[in-house]
Amino acid sequence: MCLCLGPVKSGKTLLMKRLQGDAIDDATQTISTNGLNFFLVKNEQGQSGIIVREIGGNMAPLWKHYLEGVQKVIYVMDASNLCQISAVGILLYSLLVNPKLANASFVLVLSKMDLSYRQMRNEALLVLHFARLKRETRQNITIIETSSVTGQGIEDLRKWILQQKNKLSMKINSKQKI
Ligand SMILES: Nc1nc2c(ncn2[C@@H]2O[C@H](COP(=O)(O)OP(=O)(O)O)[C@@H](O)[C@H]2O)c(=O)[nH]1
Ligand SMILES: [Mg+2]
Repeated sequence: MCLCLGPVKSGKTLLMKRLQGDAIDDATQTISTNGLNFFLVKNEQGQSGIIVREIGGNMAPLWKHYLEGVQKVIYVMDASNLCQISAVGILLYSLLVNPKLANASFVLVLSKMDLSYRQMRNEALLVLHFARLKRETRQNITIIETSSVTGQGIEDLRKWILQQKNKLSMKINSKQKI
């Protein structure tokens, strides 16, 4: 199970639409997600896919009820909006310390890079104490910079979503069954 979380208007829905292959143009509007959205993210050949569940930012107090069996978390923050950074940090920390996500992989998506600039992105990571966070949390956290407008980072994120975690342990498990 893969979850897509992040504060309100951080760009989750547009990112998911882009990954799902929906045509995005100037007329594409997203409406604020109050509940749950499901998206099917397929590989480049379109043969297999993974369902990603987006949970709206205004449901953050309820996120904790959706963490059972989650292996991957896509955490989206708007790199062009530093006003949201404290909300970003609090919500991210609350996920990282949740025992249900102790073995999950995280990707921190810096979204709207078309509106952001280098210094702002670095500033955001500093404010989040990201270097320390990466050292001190047991989960693996990858950073991917994206723009749903230019397409930047979308294929990297697709790869991350579809890549199989713990290939080795899956092999060992299948041998054990035999
Ligand atoms: N310029 C730009 N705008 C974006 C991008 N991603 C989302 N937006 C806009 O940001 C607003 C919120 O996006 P949405 O996907 O609904 O955010 P959500 O609440 O996290 O699902 C919308 O007006 C989007 O058109 C992006 O990569 N670049
Ligand atoms: Mg949304």
